[in-house]
Amino acid sequence: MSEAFKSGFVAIVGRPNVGKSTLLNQMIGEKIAIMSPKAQTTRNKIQGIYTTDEGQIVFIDTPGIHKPQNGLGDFMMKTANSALHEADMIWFVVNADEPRGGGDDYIINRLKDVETPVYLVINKVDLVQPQEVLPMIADYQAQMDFAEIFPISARTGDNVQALIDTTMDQMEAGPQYYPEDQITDHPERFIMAELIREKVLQLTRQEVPHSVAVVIDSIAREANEKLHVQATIVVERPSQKNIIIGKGGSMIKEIGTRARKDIERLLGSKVYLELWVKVEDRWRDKPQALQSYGYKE
Ligand code: GDP
Ligand code: MG
Ligand code: K
Repeated sequence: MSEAFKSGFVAIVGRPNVGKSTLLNQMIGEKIAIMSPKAQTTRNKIQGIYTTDEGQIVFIDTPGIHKPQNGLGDFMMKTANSALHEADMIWFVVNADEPRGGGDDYIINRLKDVETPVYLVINKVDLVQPQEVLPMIADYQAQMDFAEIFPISARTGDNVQALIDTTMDQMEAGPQYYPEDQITDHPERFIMAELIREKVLQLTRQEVPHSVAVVIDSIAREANEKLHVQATIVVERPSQKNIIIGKGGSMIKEIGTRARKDIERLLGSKVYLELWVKVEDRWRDKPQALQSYGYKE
C-alpha cells in the first residue's frame, strides 16, 4: 500500500557563497541556478523541482539576504523575505570552513521571526576535519532552535540524499505542482540571460561589478534548425563596455563562446548567440530599468 503523494516548498537561505546554488544543482542535476565565486549572482528567485514517486519538493533559491544598499538590494531582500513566508521549510546553509559571522547572525535574527521550520545545513564539510563540525553545530544551536542539522558537501554530494529524504518525509500530503520532467518553472529566456551574465562575471572579475544585466532580445529558430538568440549586456559606464568588448572584441567573443556552450547543453540544440553591449547610467537605481530587466516583484 502506498502512502499519499507529498509536496511542499523549501526556501534555501544563507549568505552569499555558502554554496546554495551548488546544492541546488547537485540535487536537480542540471545547471539551473547560477554559480560564481562572486557574491550575489542569483538575483531572482529560482525554483528547482525535485520529483520522485513519493513526492515533489519545489526549491526556492533566494538571493543572499543582506542589508539593502540601493534599489537592486532592496528588491533582492523583498524577494528573500517573501520566500521565507511562502515556504513549508527553510534550509539555512552555512559554511563549514568559516566561523559564524555577522552575515550569518543577520539571517539568524530574521529566521527567528518566521514560524517555518528551519534545517541547519552545514556545507563544504569536504574542506574541514570531521572533529571541527561538532563545535560548530553547538555554536549554531546556541543561537536558535533548528528542526534538523545536516553536515553536507554540495560539491561531492556527501549526505545530500539524507537531507532530501528527511525533507521529503516531513512534507505533508499535497499535489504534484509540476510535471515530473520539469526542473524549473523559469522561462528558458531567464536562464539563458543568467548563463550569459555568469560568464561576464567570471571573465571580467573585479572590473565589471554587479552593475551588469542581460536581456534576451529575441529567440528564433533558423531554417538550419539552429536557434538564433540575440542578447544585450547592459552596463553602467562606457569603460565597462570597453572591458566587456575587449581588445579587438576578444572578451565578448569568449563570453559568447562559453555562454553558447552552456545554452546548447541546456536546450539540446545548436545555438547561434549574438551579443550586444549597451551603456545605461545607474540602471540599478531606476525602478523602470529594474523592471524591464526582469527584477520586479
Ligand atoms: P551561493 O552564493 O550560496 O549560491 O554559492 P555558490 O553555489 O555559488 O558557491 C560558491 C562557491 O563555493 C563556488 O566556488 C562553489 O564551487 C563553492 N562550493 C559550493 N559548495 C561547496 C562544497 O560543498 N565544497 C566546496 N569545497 N566548495 C563548495
Ligand atoms: Mg547562488
Ligand atoms: K554566488
